[in-house]
Amino acid sequence: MEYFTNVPKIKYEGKGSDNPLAFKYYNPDEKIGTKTMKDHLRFAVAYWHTYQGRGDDPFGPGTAVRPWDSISDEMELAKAKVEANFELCEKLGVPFFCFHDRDISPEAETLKETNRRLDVIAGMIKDRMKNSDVKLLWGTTNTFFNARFVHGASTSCNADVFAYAAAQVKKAMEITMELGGQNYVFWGGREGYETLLNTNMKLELDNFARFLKMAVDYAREIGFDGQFLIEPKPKEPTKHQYDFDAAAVIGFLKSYGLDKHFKMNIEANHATLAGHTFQHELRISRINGMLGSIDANQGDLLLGWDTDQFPTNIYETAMAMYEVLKDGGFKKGGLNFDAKVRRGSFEPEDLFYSHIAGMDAFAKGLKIAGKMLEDGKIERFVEERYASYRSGIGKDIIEGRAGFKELEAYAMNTDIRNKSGRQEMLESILNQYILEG
Ligand code: XLS
Ligand code: CA
Ligand code: CA
Repeated sequence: MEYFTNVPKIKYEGKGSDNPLAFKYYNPDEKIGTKTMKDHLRFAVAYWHTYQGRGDDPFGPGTAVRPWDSISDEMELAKAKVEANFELCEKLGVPFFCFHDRDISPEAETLKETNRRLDVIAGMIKDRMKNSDVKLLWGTTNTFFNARFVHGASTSCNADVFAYAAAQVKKAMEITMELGGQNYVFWGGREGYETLLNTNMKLELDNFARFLKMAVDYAREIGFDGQFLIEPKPKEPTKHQYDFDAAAVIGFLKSYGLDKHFKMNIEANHATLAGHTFQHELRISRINGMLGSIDANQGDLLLGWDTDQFPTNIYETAMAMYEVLKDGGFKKGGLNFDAKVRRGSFEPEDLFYSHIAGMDAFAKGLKIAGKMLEDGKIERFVEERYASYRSGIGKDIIEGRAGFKELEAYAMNTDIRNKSGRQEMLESILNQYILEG
């Protein structure tokens, strides 16, 4: 059955096209360096926003009109969404999708029945994959929606909830593996706190680490070789989320000896909520060898909450792709559109316009970043800025030949001269790449 009957297969028509259902910049087979755009960008559709999102907000119910709205049976609805997912991904030419366990299949009265339902839907997805190029980028669990997770999952004060969350991750990991998922994501959900008056922070953090260790052990036991990813976020739903930002997560993983098992899944909107730029979070991850994957979206700086908008800001996509290219490109990760159409964009076609906008913005960002690196102007400037560390006292500092005494002796006889950082000059070079690239 076809769900999006008004939408044809989306093609690349190039800059001159005024067809809103066509790509202007995303040309999947075009080569940037040695790889095609498709292989560089590794786009994914997020199941939760695309098929579960209804556009509700605290002031009113959902407004979305969807082709599956007349289906009332929960399992039939879940099956329809599997079909719709493959149709949407295939029409857009998006090679991957991502899901939470509860997005693909509805929860039942008992965990046993919930798992049975998951098996039915996962089986259907697996069958459908046989006649499709669409693959699973990552799976995850939803351990935040149900009331049992009121105090968190692995950081709950209630050990029974810890156990339940473990059972849920175990099953979701098995399904992710069964479907060939290339990564498995841990996003904190309600792992955080509202007030320290009722919180044993040390025990919660120790338990969180214990939980991750159990996940690593179980993955090894079943032979799951996907990449484990942690997705930082500073707040929402709790006031203070433990996985605050990339630096906090990396520090946490290192202090519990877990860092070699995990990489980061960086979301643009979470970066700005933490008071950082998207590029900052990617850079921290990259220089620690832990840049895994990206949740591609953008927030609204005037609002300050997790608006999960489709990414359309070319400066942001360019600088994000600059970090990805500097990292040697994605390995198992990709660009997952963790983004939802606005409440006013309620028609099924909006699901296509929004993905096209995001894909074009990242394709253009990739081209700009590719050009920046090919020219090397910015890189050479940075290289030159730190030239003082390549000879003389700088080299001695780097190579461990100078301590405080030697530096004091040197400083006594030095006349310091600084050079301009040339920020505005560099910003105008970047604009040239954006406007002319
Ligand atoms: C919520 C997160 C979530 C994760 C997956 O803010 O972005 O959707 O990406 O659990
Ligand atoms: Ca996300
Ligand atoms: Ca988000």
